[in-house]
Amino acid sequence: MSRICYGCGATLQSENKEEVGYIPAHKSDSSYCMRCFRMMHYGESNKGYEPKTRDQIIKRVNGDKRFVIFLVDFLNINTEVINIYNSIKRDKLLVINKCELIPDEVYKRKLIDYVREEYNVDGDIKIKGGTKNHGVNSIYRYLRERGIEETYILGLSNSGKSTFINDLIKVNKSKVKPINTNSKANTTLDFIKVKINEDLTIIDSPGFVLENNADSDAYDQYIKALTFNMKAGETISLINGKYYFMFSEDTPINIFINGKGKHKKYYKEIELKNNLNLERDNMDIMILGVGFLRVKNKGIVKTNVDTKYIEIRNSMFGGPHE
Ligand SMILES: Nc1nc2c(ncn2[C@@H]2O[C@H](COP(=O)(O)OP(=O)(O)OP(=O)(O)O)[C@@H](O)[C@H]2O)c(=O)[nH]1
Ligand SMILES: [Mg+2]
Repeated sequence: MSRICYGCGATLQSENKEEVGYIPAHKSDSSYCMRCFRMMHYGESNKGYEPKTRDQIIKRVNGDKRFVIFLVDFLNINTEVINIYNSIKRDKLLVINKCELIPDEVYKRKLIDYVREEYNVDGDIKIKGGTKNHGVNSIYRYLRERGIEETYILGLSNSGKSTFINDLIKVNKSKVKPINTNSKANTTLDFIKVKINEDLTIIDSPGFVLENNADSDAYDQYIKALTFNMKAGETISLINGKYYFMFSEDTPINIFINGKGKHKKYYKEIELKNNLNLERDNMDIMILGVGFLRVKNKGIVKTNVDTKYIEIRNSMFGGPHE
């Protein structure tokens, strides 16, 4: 019978070094493929293998009776992710993850209500944050109270699915081995069934990938939540000049962006070809896959970012000015 790699779920094989699941023949009793072993022990970066397609994942889960936990990084809640969530036709729980990265000064008490209203989610929603078990126990209790013994965990790549399973392993002092996790996309390559204890089994899954992702490498777990007061005609440059936004009106902005690099204000107008029309006060400009800017005052915003990577919505957080 073929075995799977415990780190990424790929079927183990010793024939082709370039293919997923490769394990040298003399190491064939190991639990991890060479890629996972190197990622876990030597911090080698993730080699980009093709993940399972969205349809493959959804078909498998919808064709099954099991419960689904759907994880979403708070920086990456957008229409496409919610569409994927909506296409899951099983009993499910939406978990907003990485919430400990939301700065303390931000008013976040209403995050669940916000997601309900802005994205029309009517199922259960929970908040989780941090790899130090914050929220993990509460989700475990939620599953136990409902008698859920087996659940899938789904979400975008890098939303923290495998980390969550490893946290459950730790909290429950399970004897099972940890799964591979990594700050780059597409770490888990196939489904992995993990028996946490007699009461709970979780099935990890390969992450979905956004169709429009401004930067698939923007996952540094490093959030700059800075506030700038912009004057009409001024430009903000984000992440060392990767993204530019110029504002037609005076407005405070709050930046929630994942990625290392400096944000800088320019006093001179810069030629930017794409126009965004913020029709109301308190809107977020999302850079898909990267994060968002909250803009307090309505107006026209010019940017160099291709509009296919932009989504505009009501602001998730009121911001520290409130
Ligand atoms: N700050 C923070 N980082 C987290 C949290 N959960 C996971 N991470 C980090 O997010 C990154 C991705 O975690 P993974 O668990 O590998 O994500 P995944 O959803 O399994 O990703 P794929 O296997 O690629 O689909 C890692 O760098 C984790 O350390 C969290 O609650 N807070
Ligand atoms: Mg994973």
